Amino acid sequence: MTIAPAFVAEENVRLEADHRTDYEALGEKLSRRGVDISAVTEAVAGFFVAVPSWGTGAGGTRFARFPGPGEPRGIFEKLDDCGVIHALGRATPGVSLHIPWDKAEPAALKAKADELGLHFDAMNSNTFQDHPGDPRQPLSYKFGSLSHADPAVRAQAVAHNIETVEIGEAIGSKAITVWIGDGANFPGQSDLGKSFERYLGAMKEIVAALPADWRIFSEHKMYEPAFYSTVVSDWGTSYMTAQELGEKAFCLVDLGHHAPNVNIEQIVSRLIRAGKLGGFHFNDSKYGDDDLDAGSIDPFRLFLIFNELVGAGTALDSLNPAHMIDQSHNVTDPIESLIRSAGEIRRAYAQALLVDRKALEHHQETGDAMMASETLKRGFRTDVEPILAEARRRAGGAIDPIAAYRASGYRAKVAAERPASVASGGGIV
Ligand code: PSV
Ligand code: MN
Repeated sequence: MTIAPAFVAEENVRLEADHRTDYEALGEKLSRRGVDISAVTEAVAGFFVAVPSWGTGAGGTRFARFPGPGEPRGIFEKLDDCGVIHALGRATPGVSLHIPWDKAEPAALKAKADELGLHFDAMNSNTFQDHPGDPRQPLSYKFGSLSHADPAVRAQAVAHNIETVEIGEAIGSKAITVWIGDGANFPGQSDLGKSFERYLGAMKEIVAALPADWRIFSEHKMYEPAFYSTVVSDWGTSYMTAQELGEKAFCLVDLGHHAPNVNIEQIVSRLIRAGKLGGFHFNDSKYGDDDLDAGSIDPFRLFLIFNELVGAGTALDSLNPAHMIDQSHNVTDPIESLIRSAGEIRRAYAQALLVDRKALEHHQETGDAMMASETLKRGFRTDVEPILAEARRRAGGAIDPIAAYRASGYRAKVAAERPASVASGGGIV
């Protein structure tokens, strides 16, 4: 099931006159600043972010999970929901799959994605939980996976990653993101040096099996599930990993995987400088890996990250970072959250595009802290909603995608069709 373009167009009719007025007013305002609104709109319309298949079901915490009506029961229904997100928002043609949660016949996955106008972004392997019933993964990951002391567990985890790459290759993906939960809860539980060495050795085996045009992203995370030390805990470890693994290896920055107040935009800047920025898992947080909706807590931080990306200019061209969302939706309809998050990410991008880079550089180099800050803030303070709406409208999406989604009645319809919802891969993020 999907939402027909004719329905979206009809929904837009009601909003079109007001939207045009707002867009023209913003265009005039920006032209006084020497900015061409159509160039910004075009850039925004060409910016895409992938949605996580696992984000389409309700997430949960270790205390409870509250399923919503009509949750997708498997990957094909998750793809239907991703199709709706893209049909309305026109910002998310890519879907990131998680194996084995989303394991299915590759030809069928590809056919379904084609039918919905979607494609597959980076693949994700899962060696952070056991997979009872999977004959290829009989050993437990309780004490680690790629860094496990037992070579047999490491070999199993390596084989799982290679299988994930093979599935990805069959469906047109070009990258794998490796996140492991390996670590320790007690000082002394594991040897900090040896476990990292073992991880590197295992990652090298995965890299050796990568197709020529593939990239591998190492995703760091400070804590959880390990609470004393984590093997790939920070961007320094991730960078060492990417360096050691060579030209196919890059670092993935999940915004939630840092201590509170860490300067993530500076990490981004350093990784660009090193030529090792692989991509992002966008989300937002207040305390830790809260997996809240991108831009919902600290939109300024999101803007500052985009400020680094836009400011890097051509230094970023060859890196082509993968933009993905990684969120857990506990109290909202995941479709609405993902539509809005993609919009917030585009908003940060648009605001960063509005920063007068020449003026900023001048103020930075002449030591005018106030005007440098003002120049940056001017971009952030601009209400770019008409640009976002126009980018969606031109691509056949909705001027107000959440209103259109609600008017479509999609959730109620799928709730009737998907009675016994048992979402897989939404409960742990
Ligand atoms: C770990 O917290 C993480 O951010 C990794 O990206 C996982 O693949 C994802 O969440 C889903 O559990
Ligand atoms: Mn992540």
